[in-house]
Amino acid sequence: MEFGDFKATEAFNPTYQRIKELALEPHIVDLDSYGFTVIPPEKVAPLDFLERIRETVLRIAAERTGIELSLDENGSAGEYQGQPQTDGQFLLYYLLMADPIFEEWVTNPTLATVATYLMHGQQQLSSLTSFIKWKGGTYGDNLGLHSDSPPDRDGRLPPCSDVANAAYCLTDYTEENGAIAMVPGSHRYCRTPNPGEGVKNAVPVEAKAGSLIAWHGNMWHGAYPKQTDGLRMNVTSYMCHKRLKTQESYQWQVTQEMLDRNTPEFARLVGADDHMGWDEKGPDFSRMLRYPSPEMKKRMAEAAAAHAKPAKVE
Ligand SMILES: O=C(O)CCC(=O)C(=O)O
Ligand SMILES: [Fe+2]
Repeated sequence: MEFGDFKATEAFNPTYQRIKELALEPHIVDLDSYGFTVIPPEKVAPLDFLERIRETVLRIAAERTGIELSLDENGSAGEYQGQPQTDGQFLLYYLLMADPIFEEWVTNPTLATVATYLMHGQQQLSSLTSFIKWKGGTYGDNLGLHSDSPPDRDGRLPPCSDVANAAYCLTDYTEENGAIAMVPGSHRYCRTPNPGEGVKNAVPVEAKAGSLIAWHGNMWHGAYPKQTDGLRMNVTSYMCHKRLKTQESYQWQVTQEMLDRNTPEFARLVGADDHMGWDEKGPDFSRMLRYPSPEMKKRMAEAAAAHAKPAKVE
């Protein structure tokens, strides 16, 4: 029998096809089984894209810190006031608004397919940041283990992925140079770790520059201390369900120019179809209709057809 075209799973079928076209099947098995995966550079983006985005992040870092950073030297936050202020690390925020190359990144087919799979197509971009680390960067003795999904007041998490995260590695990740730490299978615990819990079972996620490390929002993760000289850099693409608040503000900030040069998928990713958060003018429901998903288009066509039927004469 043929898989991939079931009537009952119409909305999911294109994602299934995409997973196969991009040869992502083993990574989907990793994600389901262990909660994380490492997708090698050749399945993510061409080398010249990696070089361009790394240069762009370094340029933005220089603009914000006032310091020219170099990959094989240790860094400094300089005059950059980004929070939190910790030794050996800073985060560059709001990258989507800083250069059009990040629009290219958030619409990358591999990233989009993995996020769509994990989030059942309901993702929006919550934040796009770069973690920049150098020697001494550490989350302390406990690797800073945490889950990215927002827990309830008792620290419990839903079994489905409310959040998905992915680090595009701009430099090699090894245990010595401060790789992400993951506790395999912890996406199934459906709760956040207690202080110190999980450290013994954590593994370093080693990956070549250009790899994409993706994980389920429930995963217990942190990072190993950075012991080597030089920078460890990434672009962290954090997605959340459309019903959640985003970390960074895109919905009312993305420009029409950004929307016009991108696909409807991009518009939905940045909440351009979301009317919530209105002012004295009230909700603008037309936002929903401007960038409809294929499922929404189908529902609208069905509703229009039902409406057009002649009224039944009793
Ligand atoms: O790479 C790190 O330092 C940890 C990253 C992390 O916790 C995250 O991106 O959610
Ligand atoms: Fe995290």
